[in-house]
Amino acid sequence: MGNKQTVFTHEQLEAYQDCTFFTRKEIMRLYYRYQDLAPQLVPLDYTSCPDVKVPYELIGTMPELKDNPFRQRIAQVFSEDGDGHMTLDNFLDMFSVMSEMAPRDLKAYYAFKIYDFNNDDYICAWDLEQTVTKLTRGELSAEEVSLVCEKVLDEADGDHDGRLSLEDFQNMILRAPDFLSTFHIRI
Ligand SMILES: [Ca+2]
Ligand SMILES: [Ca+2]
Repeated sequence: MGNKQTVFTHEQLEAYQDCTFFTRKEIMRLYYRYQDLAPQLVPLDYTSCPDVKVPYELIGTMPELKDNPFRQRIAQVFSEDGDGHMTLDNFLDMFSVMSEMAPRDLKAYYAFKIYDFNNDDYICAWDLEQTVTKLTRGELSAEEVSLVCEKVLDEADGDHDGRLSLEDFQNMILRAPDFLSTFHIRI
């Protein structure tokens, strides 16, 4: 009887398995890590679906995220209200999409949202500059960043409107998989 978990109902665990790429065991492990981030906040019983969010300030300290230059954007994109504070569902979604099991198209969809800093559904020259600066961790000069951005836009902007749509971006990923390199984590 020792291994019977009482955190979730059977149905809740089934639903988490359906919505993520995780096994029951991995879901439990991630739940305990979430709980560990804020033990006073996160209850040990989720059967009544508590309305709890762990603040970004704690999420961002996790070893999987703390060195990722996009950590704040990642948390914002996966959080319900776009503020980076995460419910358990948000948290599991984030890890699921960033896991090795997630297909490239799904990662590309979220990477697009993460790189779309001003949330207007396009990656414009400005978004791209922020992205390249972060991807190269500040090692390029402003001129070099502009050059890279120009080249990317030149090659990937299929309909020549000066910005990347999701479709442009998905085509680009096929040739430049490095743009997904910060969205792989091991759990
Ligand atoms: Ca944008
Ligand atoms: Ca375009």
